[in-house]
Amino acid sequence: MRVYKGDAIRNVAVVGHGGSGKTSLVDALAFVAGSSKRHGSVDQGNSLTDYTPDEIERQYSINLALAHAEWMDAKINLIDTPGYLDFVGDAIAGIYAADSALVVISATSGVEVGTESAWGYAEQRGLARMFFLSLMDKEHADFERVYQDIKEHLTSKVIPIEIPVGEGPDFKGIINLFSKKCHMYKSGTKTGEYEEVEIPDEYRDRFETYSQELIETIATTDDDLLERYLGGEEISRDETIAAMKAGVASGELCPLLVGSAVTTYGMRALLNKLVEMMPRPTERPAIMGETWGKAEPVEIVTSDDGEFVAQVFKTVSEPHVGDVSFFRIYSGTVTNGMTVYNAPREATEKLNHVSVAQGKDREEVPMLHAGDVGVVAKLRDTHTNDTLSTEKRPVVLPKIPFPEALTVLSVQVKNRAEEDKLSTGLQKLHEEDPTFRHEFNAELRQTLISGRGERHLEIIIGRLERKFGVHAELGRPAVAYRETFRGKAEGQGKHKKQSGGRGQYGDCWVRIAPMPRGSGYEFVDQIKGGVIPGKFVPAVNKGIKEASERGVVAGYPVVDFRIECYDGSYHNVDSSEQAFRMAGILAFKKVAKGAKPVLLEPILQVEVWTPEENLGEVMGDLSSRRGQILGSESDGRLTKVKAMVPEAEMYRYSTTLHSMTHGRGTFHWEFSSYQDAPPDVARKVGEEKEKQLAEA
Ligand SMILES: Nc1nc2c(ncn2[C@@H]2O[C@H](COP(=O)(O)OP(=O)(O)OP(=O)(O)O)[C@@H](O)[C@H]2O)c(=O)[nH]1
Ligand SMILES: [Mg+2]
Repeated sequence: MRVYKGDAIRNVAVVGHGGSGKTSLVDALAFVAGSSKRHGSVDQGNSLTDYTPDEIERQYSINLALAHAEWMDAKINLIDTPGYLDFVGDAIAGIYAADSALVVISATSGVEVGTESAWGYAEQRGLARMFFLSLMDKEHADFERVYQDIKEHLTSKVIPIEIPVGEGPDFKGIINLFSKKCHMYKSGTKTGEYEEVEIPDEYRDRFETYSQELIETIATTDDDLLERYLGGEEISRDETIAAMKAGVASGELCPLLVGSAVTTYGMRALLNKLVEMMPRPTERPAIMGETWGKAEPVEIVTSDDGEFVAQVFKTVSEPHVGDVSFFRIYSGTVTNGMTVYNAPREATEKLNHVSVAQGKDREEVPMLHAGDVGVVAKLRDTHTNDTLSTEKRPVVLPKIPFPEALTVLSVQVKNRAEEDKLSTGLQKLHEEDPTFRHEFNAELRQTLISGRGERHLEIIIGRLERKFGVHAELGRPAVAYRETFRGKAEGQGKHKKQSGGRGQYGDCWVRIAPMPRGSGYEFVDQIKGGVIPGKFVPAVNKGIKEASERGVVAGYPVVDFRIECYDGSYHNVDSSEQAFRMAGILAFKKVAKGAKPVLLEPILQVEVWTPEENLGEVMGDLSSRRGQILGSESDGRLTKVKAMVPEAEMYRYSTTLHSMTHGRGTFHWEFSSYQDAPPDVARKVGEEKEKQLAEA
């Protein structure tokens, strides 16, 4: 494998909606370029970049993966990303590691949720963007319709630089608007061989229309060109290409190309354009990092001359190998065996076997230049999102903004003996995938895992089994209910036992009063004249606290109340701490029932974004979850609904929202407050708790 300098590298994130053909495209590009030996297929489970068992089984991408195509003396690093929104973390990581994005859109489906999402992230990151209309050979492919769809729903900056000859099963050629030539493909060739011919007569008019649009659009990006164009001057091909390139780099123009990964039609033209028009890493604006420890901003320019700076954007753990880290070099070079520094973790790391990846295959290289993307195994202390630099100039780069978790589920091991391995496994999986989180909740006595959606968490459970031998299953997360009082009450708790020898005697009178939310528990000693000796009063408190932990309504801890202990009596011989503790427990149990106890349930503040057409259904569903709608507002594309919803009712919400809105809806939630649960809910929760206790 040749080593390429930054000028000869293109880092392209291949992004788009699930099933739009990204993985197939990456495979075809690497194959047609001759950089991959076999033309693989997602459907046959042998594609270049969907190589993990999870992906082969499901036939869609879950992880970002690397491939490359060597073409026209350049190396195009192709970062294949998953389209399903559960795995959007990897799409974002791919976009962060790249200098440009190839947005793949199915010629049969047009702009979809995943297209919008990927487009938004690529735009935010300031990447140059190009569109590829895939699946041109598929029944119902419609170039014109999808082009208009992009213009209307995504961006007015899209501009076709090619048009197809034939569509669907008739798709047989591509007209290049710059060269004014037509490539007619020879059917059945493996790498999309073609004959260059004149534009067919029946395509003349279309060609003229699109050519004119292309020239006009390009001219509007450059004042000088526009003036000459309007003055009737002919603009040369070289000039238009140069202006196009500048427009792509600045994000003002987004060329649209077409083709089919399956038949490999259009692959050569696409490779050409990726090399010609996408920016080189060395042409990208400098990024701002921070000097470690001093928090001073430092400009990182992609150049071999600078000190080494790289960022790990993906970690996968592989059987027999361990952790494999994908990194992007932002400055300096790396040689095999070089020692680098992870400043925040104060760790030096040796980069052994520096490699480039072609799908699952890795090839060792002697060095990599600034701007390239590489792979290294067995880093000891470095995880996804860490910056690697040198001790001479320790820096950190801004973190990749991985999205928050939306779905929480509980996880139980099927076999108790695997309990210990569970948290180690989950921790490793979190290091691989920062959008996945886990914690052991001591109060609920449950391990909770959270991620982007249920599909995401199911895959995590699969990995846990395959990689760490832990057999686990997902379940409903328990809810941390509380109880409190709405009224006042008072009464006695008396513990008296006479059994043979020394007896037990404790007696106290207490008053219960509610307190405001969040004030906790307060015990007030109002004993006068030593009717309960001072040394026994804390025992009363202890007993009450103990009993209040076990609840009154449904078995959950009671909060926000005050106890006044105002009277009692004792026995010279039989009284003890133990007896007064019992008296406290009895007093609480007896008095609490009269103080209007209620169950409190956690309420979440939820924001849901939905397309207007699903608004009614989304609101209806929130109401059926006992949600209280606070209002809604529209941003033109989506409507945001704000609501307060009991946490217990949000179980598996992501799946429901996904199906109601055909994947277009998103949501966000945070804990808001505890509120009184309606009596029927309290009763059910109580019965459930009783059942649990009985089982335990
Ligand atoms: N006819 C035809 N089918 C294609 C083409 N490209 C991809 N497909 C099929 O479309 C399906 C999805 O293709 P993928 O390459 O997995 O799509 P993807 O964009 O990587 O999907 P995700 O990984 O889920 O985001 C597969 O069944 C492919 O065989 C094409 O050019 N023509
Ligand atoms: Mg894929």
